[in-house]
Amino acid sequence: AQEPVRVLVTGAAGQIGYALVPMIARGVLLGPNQPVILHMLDIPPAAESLNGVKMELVDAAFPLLKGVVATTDVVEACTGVNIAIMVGGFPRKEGMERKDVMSKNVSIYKAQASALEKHAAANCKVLVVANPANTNALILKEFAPSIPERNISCLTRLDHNRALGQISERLNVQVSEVKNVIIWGNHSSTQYPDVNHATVKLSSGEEKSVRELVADDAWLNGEFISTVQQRGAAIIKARKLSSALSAASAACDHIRDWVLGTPEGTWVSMGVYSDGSYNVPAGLIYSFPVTCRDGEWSIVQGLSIDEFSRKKLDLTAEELTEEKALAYSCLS
Ligand code: NAX
Repeated sequence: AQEPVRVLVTGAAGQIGYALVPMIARGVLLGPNQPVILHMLDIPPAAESLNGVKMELVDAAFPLLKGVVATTDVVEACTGVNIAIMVGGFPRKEGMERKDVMSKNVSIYKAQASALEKHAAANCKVLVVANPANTNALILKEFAPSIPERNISCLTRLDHNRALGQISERLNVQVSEVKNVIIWGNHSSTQYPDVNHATVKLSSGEEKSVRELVADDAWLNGEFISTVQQRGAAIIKARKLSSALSAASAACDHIRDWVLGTPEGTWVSMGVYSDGSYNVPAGLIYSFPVTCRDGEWSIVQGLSIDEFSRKKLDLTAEELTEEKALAYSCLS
């Protein structure tokens, strides 16, 4: 039998956590044959609720679930984990300054970085979901210098999947037949959902470009982009709560593709440490198109970037550069 993989979920008593932990325990994250041990971390005010989630995991009798650690102790939570999904963070509250929210998250991610660095398993892969996701991941990277930067990422797969969903609805095709959209940049409203390289597989088996099939550049360059950018807000308006099941599902997609690989000819979007590809400033966590193989991602190279796209790639990079400066100003 395979050795269980230890998966940490921080903020596990929250909304996304509640949707995510059963997916992990059912094998959605790593496949139906991979046993898992769940490590769930939350803060003391949520301890009782976290214990309730643990009780439900026991009650669900998941065959793949070989153990549950539910704790408010960061060291205990991080010890021996192979995968860390960081969902816990300080939310922006009404009337709070951006800097105050940043400052709270910087101190959380600084502390959790050290705990992961000291106590996680070697080669632990980290996914940051909590906002500001890119910058939290950057802080985590800075304060866990012994974790290779290729092992630290943030979630933009939800935005990627939202873009696939919008194209699928517009063209009335199955979402599984749409591929190779790209989310560039920040997981924020400056992100750039790019369909210039996206295709749809028709029932004839032929692959056609999304731009050609939609045949409406005004929609693709306007409403499509803003719908994807604003989708989180639209969900909050409808549900009075932010996206949870779709975020949990996207987190599973992100880790699964990273560990098990992307299908041939298909890329996905991941927030990763920029090496300067596509003239994106190095040293930011920026969402790029990536393919994954043998547990490693690589940025898809050589895609053409038109003038419209260039501006959008730069705009979201500027926002990330500002966020980085703000985060650093919170350190001093
Ligand atoms: P909730 O407020 O329901 O849950 C957050 C949980 O984190 C709470 O249980 C809280 O007690 C816990 N927490 C706070 N500080 C902690 C710490 N220092 N250590 C461990 N746990 C801590 O929020 P939820 O709706 O689950 O969203 C979680 C995060 O995901 C938020 O930051 C949210 O903005 C972010 N999102 C990111 C998305 C993405 O695509 N990257 C999409 C969905 C979501 O909005």
